[in-house]
Amino acid sequence: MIAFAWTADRIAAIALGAAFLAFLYVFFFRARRREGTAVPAASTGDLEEQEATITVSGGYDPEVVIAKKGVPLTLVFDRRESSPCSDEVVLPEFGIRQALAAHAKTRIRVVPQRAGEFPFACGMNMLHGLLRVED
Ligand SMILES: [Cu+2]
Repeated sequence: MIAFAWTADRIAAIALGAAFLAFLYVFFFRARRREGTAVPAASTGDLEEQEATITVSGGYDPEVVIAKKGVPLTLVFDRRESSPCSDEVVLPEFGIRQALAAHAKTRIRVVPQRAGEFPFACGMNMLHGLLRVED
């Protein structure tokens, strides 16, 4: 058996490989998270109601919705496809499983009672989004 030695070129090669993996992770997973902040609902113009539109097309855009705690929030799911994958959305924090009609907007109103990060997903748990509730 040949003894393994930590030569400078081997260390460099490993470091380069690790850096490349880190780059791939950031590029494909982190950088793809699009964020959007809920805005006051047009009907009131103040923060008695807040609203965020999420485009559903092969995923959720934005993937992260930022909203204020204690203010009723309407999530408008604008579904622009008929793929069976996205025909339901599940918000476990709010006990909601809601069908989304194809090529239509579905409004889901929730009242975020506590700050935190609350995932939502399609009915098969393949598409993922996140509701971030801030104080
Ligand atoms: Cu799915």
